[in-house]
Amino acid sequence: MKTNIALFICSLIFFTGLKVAAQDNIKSEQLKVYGNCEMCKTTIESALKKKDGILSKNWNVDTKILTVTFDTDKITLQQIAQKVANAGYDNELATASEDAYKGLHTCCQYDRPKK
Ligand SMILES: [Cu+2]
Repeated sequence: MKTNIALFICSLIFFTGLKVAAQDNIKSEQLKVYGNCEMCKTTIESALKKKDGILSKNWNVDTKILTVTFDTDKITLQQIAQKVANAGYDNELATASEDAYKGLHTCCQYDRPKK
């Protein structure tokens, strides 16, 4: 009986440890992304997909800050920034191409940061 309890406690510690270890690759970061409106929000957020390792994303229209939680085994913050730039949005880590920017709806063509 005593062994059973010891075994139970051991496995409890083991599984708790596993759970913590499994979360080591989950990271939350913030990135400044230039943009204007709710439509920009949709475009920016839909550029980041679950299949690429994005667990959650939220771009704040007022602060222009993108908060993203991702799996570091699947994607890096730099790659995330590049995806956002590919969608037409300049940000702290990557710059959108002229074509990507011009492809945005006219109301979404934000004032680009000076280079
Ligand atoms: Cu917009």
